[in-house]
Amino acid sequence: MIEIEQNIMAKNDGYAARNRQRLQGTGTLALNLVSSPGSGKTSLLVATIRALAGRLPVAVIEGDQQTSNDADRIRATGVPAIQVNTGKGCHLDAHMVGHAIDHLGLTDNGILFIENVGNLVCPAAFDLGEEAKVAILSVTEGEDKPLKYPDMFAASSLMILNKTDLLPHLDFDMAACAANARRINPTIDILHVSARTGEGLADWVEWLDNRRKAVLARSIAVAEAQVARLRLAAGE
Ligand SMILES: Nc1nc2c(ncn2[C@@H]2O[C@H](COP(=O)(O)OP(=O)(O)OP(=O)(O)O)[C@@H](O)[C@H]2O)c(=O)[nH]1
Ligand SMILES: [Mg+2]
Repeated sequence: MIEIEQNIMAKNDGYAARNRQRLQGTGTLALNLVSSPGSGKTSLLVATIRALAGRLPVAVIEGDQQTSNDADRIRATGVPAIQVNTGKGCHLDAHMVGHAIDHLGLTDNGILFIENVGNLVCPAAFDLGEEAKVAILSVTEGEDKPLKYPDMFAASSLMILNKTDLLPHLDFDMAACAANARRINPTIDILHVSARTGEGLADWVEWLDNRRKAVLARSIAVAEAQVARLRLAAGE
């Protein structure tokens, strides 16, 4: 069992490294959205695409066991999307994402959102070549989830608390949820949004802009290092 698992993870990591290289080559910010089913990943993506209003190229890879519902919802906004059905699989893997990128194509300096299969367990273990995992937790799920599913919150750079419009009807404790997440991952960023009302979306768009700038700065640094190496080789 251990040997098979090591083989699967090693293969996945190889594909993930290839994806990461391709994404870096086009200056693409790739984010892997992970959450339990129904936390609002697709709703947040639709609201985000509207908030970005064509300001930069966006593409979406949708992962679900069955149906093309989510890709259809994204395509209705005018943004290219491809649906990957994992069948009995409970997560996307880097090989699937590589094929999806082949079909989608990548536009320079844009954002690729990868909506993973809804569950808080399996997607934590699989690197897809993304820049960061973003965990979406809706306020109806309970503030204890970061403690119960620690791998997911440890692997994520950002936790988005979604459906804040429902807070008046709930006893969800935002501060306790943030403390639980930071017990697992002291450096995790936390944002509060409502995909329904648009509350907090500006902070999320700012977070995206900052991560995109970091990706571009890294691409420039890599290109400059290549030029420096070529100059050195040419004896300049
Ligand atoms: N009140 C409220 N409802 C929301 C919000 N975001 C999403 N929903 C609702 O939550 C339900 C699930 O939303 P989806 O966007 O399909 O969730 P998802 O995470 O993509 O679901 P899966 O892809 O099936 O895992 C839908 O009925 C949405 O209308 C929100 O901010 N507030
Ligand atoms: Mg969805």
